[in-house]
Amino acid sequence: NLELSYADRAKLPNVHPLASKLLNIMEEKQSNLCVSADVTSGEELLQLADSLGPKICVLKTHVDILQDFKPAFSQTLQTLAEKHNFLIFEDRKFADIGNTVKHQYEGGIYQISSWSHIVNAHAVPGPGVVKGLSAVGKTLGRGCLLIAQMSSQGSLATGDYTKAALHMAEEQSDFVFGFICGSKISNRPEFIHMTPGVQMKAGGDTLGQQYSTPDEVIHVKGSDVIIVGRGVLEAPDRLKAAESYRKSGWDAYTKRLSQSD
Ligand code: UP6
Repeated sequence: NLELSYADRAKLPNVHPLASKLLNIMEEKQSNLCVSADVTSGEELLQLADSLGPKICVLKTHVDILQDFKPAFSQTLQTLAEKHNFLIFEDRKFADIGNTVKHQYEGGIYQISSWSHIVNAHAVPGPGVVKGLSAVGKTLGRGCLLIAQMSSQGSLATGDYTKAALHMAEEQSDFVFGFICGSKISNRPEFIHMTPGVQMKAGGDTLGQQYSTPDEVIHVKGSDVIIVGRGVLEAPDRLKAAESYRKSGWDAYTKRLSQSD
């Protein structure tokens, strides 16, 4: 079956505006790399965003691991996102009833909805979690990824659970534009698949993380975006490492395109 390019998918009539924006960024920067900036200092995170910005389509954050969060942090991060043309993805993994996630998304110290283009949610509470998030984020032009699979060993998000998450996304595609998953799970080209657990060498860590290579994820499993944390963060030269993940991810994508007919 014919494989559409990221640019073609950006133009589909039913594509979510944020997905369209992301696909255009990917095409323009030749990058399907999302760096997971899992550092504990706000200063270091901003420095990472500025130096790696040109290499990435998305910067993923865990704002609740920062030791020194201040509202000014999210303002600077937004400025850097505009400067380097990437989207911000706060990996909050919302997993409560709609009314609670509404508050968690909009309020508290972090006010995530005010600065993060993308958030994600577990499917376990049922469709209400998306309804709650959507009530806050939709008018702001935000979008959500549903966690349909996880990279960790022994994950319960498999089989029928994954299918239920897919169905939930289809039912609320005005706010959900894709998935966190290990491989392509939807044939709708409007949906974006983003995959964590990526390093240059397959393997894992001591706490259950499992790694696949960029080629395996993009070319073999058919996902769209690689999410890389320690593969970049623990490299001796982070910028060099980001460039090599960008290139591996992009090469895997062009190989996939050239092999479809
Ligand atoms: N993440 C996973 N697996 C999932 C979902 N999310 O690893 O199924 C997130 C982690 C971390 C990043 O919370 O921020 O992706 C992976 O980091 P790493 O590349 O350093 O392992």
